[in-house]
Amino acid sequence: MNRPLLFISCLVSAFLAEGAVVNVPGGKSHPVLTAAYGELRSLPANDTVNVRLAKLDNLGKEGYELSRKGHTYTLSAPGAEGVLYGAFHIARRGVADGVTVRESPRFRTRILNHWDNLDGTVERGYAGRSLWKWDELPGTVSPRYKEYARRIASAGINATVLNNVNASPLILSAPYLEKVKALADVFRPYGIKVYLSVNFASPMALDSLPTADPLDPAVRKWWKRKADEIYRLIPDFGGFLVKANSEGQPGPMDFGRTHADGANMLARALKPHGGEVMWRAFVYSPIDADRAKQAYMEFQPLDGKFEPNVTVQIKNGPVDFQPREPYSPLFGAMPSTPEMVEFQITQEYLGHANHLAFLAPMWEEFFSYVDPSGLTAVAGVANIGDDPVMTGHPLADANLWAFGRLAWNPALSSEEIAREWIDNNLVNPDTPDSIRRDLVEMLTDSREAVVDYMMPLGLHHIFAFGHHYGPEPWCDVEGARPDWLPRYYHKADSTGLGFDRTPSGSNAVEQYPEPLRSQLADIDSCPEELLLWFHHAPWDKRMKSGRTLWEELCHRYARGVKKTGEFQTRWNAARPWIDAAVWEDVNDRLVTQARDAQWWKDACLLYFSQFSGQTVTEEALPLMHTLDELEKVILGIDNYTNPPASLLNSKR
Ligand code: BDP
Repeated sequence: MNRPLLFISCLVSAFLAEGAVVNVPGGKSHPVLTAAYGELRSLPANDTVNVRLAKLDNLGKEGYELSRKGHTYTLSAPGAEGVLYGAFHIARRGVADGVTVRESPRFRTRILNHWDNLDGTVERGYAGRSLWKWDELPGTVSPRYKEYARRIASAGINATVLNNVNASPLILSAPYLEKVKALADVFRPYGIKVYLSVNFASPMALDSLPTADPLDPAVRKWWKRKADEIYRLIPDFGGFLVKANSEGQPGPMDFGRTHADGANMLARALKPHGGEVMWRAFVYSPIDADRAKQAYMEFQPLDGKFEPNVTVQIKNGPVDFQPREPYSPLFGAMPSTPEMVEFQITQEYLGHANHLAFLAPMWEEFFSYVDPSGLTAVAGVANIGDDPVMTGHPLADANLWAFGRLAWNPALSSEEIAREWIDNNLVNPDTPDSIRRDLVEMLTDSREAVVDYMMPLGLHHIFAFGHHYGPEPWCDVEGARPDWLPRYYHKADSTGLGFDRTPSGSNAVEQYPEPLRSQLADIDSCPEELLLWFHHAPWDKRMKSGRTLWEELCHRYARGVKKTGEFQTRWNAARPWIDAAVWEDVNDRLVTQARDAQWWKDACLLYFSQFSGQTVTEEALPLMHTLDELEKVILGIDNYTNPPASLLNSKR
């Protein structure tokens, strides 16, 4: 299929033949400057760009000042990276005539986390196989690596973790490090640092050490040597990302040590080289405590015990990347420890690459609770694969863009980001404003629509087992951990629905600071979109709309389904202004999304009606399925990205 290259690449290719006049200062040669000048030269021929390298007050090495008079730009920056980001700013036509903008990123590190395995698969990836062709590297360096680097750099991203947090120890073996070096060499001119996920038991797996105990001198020495080996190959290597003692991964607790002991050992090995450790707080064990409380319980007491070059990486919510979660209470609870947030760009829980779910509103919501100044970095689990569009769903490219833009400036609004992406990547220049507005609204409404038809009012994790695509609130798997089953989360019974996390229940609310704690704990002041996260609410509870809880639930599911119909209408109206292949591709996915929304609505309302004792309201009709039929749907791990319609007939 002939799809346009997204982000700035489409602008660049359109004008490659001619090229702008670029006046650059003499003397300096730097790979990032070379790349930046290349970007500038590929601007239209009637543009002139005057570049100045100069120290500017309050602008770090990635910052820049940019002004425009007609077709003449003046771009000043203290460092090469600033020139590169300024070049991308010009390419996206982001500065008005006569205006001077000063930009610098809010977060030092803006990092993608690839969950790519060495066998070419991608955990929770829906855009083909891994972009990294490990078998071919380092001999063959695919041109797509450079395409990737330009693309993410144009969104402001400056770091990347190449491999899955469920890490194979092999990534640290000498042959793989050569492959990693080849990628780092391609990314360097775009200001992108490479990091690796490491398996905590690597010394045992790779070199048969009898232990991986972080206090064991031989283990410490092993990591020190490994760090030295890496930095010999990749002098600007970023550091390690670690998932330890979580979902079966090894970690310091296997040896009676703490997360801090483990992280500090790695931090000391990296420190002489300027590297850092990102240590994940995504932990939960099958203990009695509410899963939503566990990361806080395990990590908060370790505050102040980490080396300065350790950052604790915390998922935005306390459970796991659900369509809506409250923010994780660990944010702000470790004042003496650097903290960073981990968002998930890949749509593990929001319809994979089949559903439109523009995630900027979700991340904007997070920043409305969590002060960015308390964070040192932002990570996003990548939605990238070797698919021709790289992100599977062509509109999911907007999520990659939004991640980079918000990591640069968390004060940007979802609307601004959506508009920027649509104008630069989706529609042709003659597109009427009304169409552009409709498309912006379609994007900015889409996440809430997904919440509505999947898990409104604070419901969470009622997915089918394992693949996290379709609904299965009834799911029961013999022998499965209770906290992997939907009933653990929705707790539907004849009295009501939702998880009581107030003092009369698990008391997870106590982990939040006042006055938020009291607001959340009170069923009447808790924001309705989080009601069933924090409360087991009675079916007849009166909601702000005047509806009962049951009626409101029906209303929200119906609203979500209705929205997916509206998306199709808007997409139809925009057809003349969009590349035909992109239009067709998205159209097919919107059809699937609408069908899935109906599936979710029918499944959840029919299932919960057994507990509410009430029938589905008029507004949420028609029902296209019966519960009996839906309970027989099995989505296999191999076909979970396929439309489930074909599966509706399959029997258990
Ligand atoms: C969950 C995913 C699982 C990841 C895990 C993690 O289902 O595949 O390995 O998170 O973040 O969301 O470590």
